[in-house]
Amino acid sequence: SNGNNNFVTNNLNNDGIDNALRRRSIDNEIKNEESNGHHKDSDDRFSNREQSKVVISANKSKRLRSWKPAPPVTPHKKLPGELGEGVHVKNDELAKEKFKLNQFNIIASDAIALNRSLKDVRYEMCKHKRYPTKLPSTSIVIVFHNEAWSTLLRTVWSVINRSPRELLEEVILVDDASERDHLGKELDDYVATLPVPVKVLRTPKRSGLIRARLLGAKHVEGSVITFLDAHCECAEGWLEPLLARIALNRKTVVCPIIDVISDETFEYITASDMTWGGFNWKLNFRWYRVPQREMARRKNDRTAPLRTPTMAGGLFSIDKDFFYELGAYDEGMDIWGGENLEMSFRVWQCGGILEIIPCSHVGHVFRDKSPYTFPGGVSKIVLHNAARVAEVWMDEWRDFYYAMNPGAGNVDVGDLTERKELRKRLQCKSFRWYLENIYPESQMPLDYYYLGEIKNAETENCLDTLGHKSGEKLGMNYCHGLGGNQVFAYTKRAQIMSDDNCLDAARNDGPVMLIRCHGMKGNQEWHYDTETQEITHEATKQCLQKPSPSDTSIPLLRNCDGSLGQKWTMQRNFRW
Ligand code: LR7
Ligand code: MN
Repeated sequence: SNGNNNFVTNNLNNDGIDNALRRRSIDNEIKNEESNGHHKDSDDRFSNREQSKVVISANKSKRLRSWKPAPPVTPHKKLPGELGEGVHVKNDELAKEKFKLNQFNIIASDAIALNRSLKDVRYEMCKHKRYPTKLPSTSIVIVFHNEAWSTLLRTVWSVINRSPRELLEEVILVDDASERDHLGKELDDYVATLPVPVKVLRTPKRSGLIRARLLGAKHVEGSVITFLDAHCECAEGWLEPLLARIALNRKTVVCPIIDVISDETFEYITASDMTWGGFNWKLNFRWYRVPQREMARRKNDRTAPLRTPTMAGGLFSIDKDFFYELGAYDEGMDIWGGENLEMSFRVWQCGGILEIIPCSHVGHVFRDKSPYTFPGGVSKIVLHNAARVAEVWMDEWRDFYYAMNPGAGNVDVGDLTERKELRKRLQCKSFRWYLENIYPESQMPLDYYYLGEIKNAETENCLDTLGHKSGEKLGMNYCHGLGGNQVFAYTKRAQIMSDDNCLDAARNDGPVMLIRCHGMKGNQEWHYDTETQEITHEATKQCLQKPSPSDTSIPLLRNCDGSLGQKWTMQRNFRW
């Protein structure tokens, strides 16, 4: 495909490091659920503590002025894991069994001090930046369901030890109906001994991370809310650069660089500062390479704030009043997922700015799977949340979501009136504006002629990615009419796209591949003629043809001969 341009560098090789390491795997969980034919609903293995009302226990007596100074964080030379090093424990049957409880290696985590030291991973330039002496104070809101003790408390200790005291108003822990004994009285007693004010709130019943965060936000006394997942470690100097941006412009929502804490060894691994947040047609959050255009806007300064189209969702700071002005979170979203894109679109479309601040680093334990239950089923919940994002914020581009997610059309989205009114009241801009101005590199084409299946006139089979990835061949299969792998967009840029891949052919009679779309025509330029019904490849002037009888799953590129096997119909026959 086409070399050396912004689109290429933006889209090639990105899955490699960052999406592999900083991964999300909800798709696999949905697939497993489907192949098991059911969802695991309540297989919670933990004894039940009493869950009745919102309980607040706060060591309110310890106000700012009476705080003890932070203990110096010098490496405990004798302890494992200091300076962010990994801990290698025997991977025996017990370790494997215990891994499943949290989907990370709890034995390694438990071996590491709660206040372990980390390397200072910042660029030299960051260490010398000066911030205003008067910055707004922040409350740290951490929600959790069945979180392990050592990861939760290490998160809290990293906040205590690496945040300037005058900037830290309090820590708010929201226990989302956990069923583990250590998260009850033991936690209350422990936080009472901490040298900062800590509130522990408890939801009366499982409410999911979105509504749990809303509960936490209600109790915030600082002027900025900072959300963190319950298995993070804040690195040196993480807080000042975030708050400084908000002080400069209260409509700025800021994220740190999210580094990787290994789920196996708890090694602290610095993530790339060259990736930003995007999303695919399924509305999964994905990391992609920062395009040249944004590097140029930042004058190639890698320590300058990076404007990102979306955020991962778990770690960010926002002015408290702006949080509410902007509509907080969508209360109609359950358990997990969707709220990150929802807030990202809302911030941009309704007059805010979303940034990653490269001088701020926070580590996060990335997991392959969720350790906890999704009452009602993973796919039902995730599709419900995503549909709410699509319906409220994405205008006609919601079609990509419905086309790509077979089954999404059957999911109840719930009542959307309030969220749609919010969008009107705030006079938010359109999704077209967002795509044109904030995210022109998006996988969602701005202008397209067609979205649906592409059927061969002779065999009546359909083009099908067969789930193949970038660099693999295009496939073909009987038409199932369900969308997903048989959905293609034919765009104004003459691409035929499936999610972030484009049909691509490098030579005469060559195979038709799926390659990351580069938007530069070249080997990815196709023309559909509605009269002749031919799909011609511009670079070779050849036609897309049905597969040979010997391998009926591989469509071919051949000289155009007007035969029926080279005629295709573009039909939009899905229900969305
Ligand atoms: O029912 C629940 N109640 C909860 O309180 C389910 C979860 N939670 C808690 C949970 O204990 C954790 O502390 O919510 C927090 C986030 O849940 P995770 O850690 O299972 O989520 P994640 O890290 O896989 O997912 C990312 O996407 C989520 C979408 O809803 C949230 O936005 C998470 O905060 C977010 N995490 C990050 O952004 C960290 C970087 C991940 C990436 C990419
Ligand atoms: Mn997490």
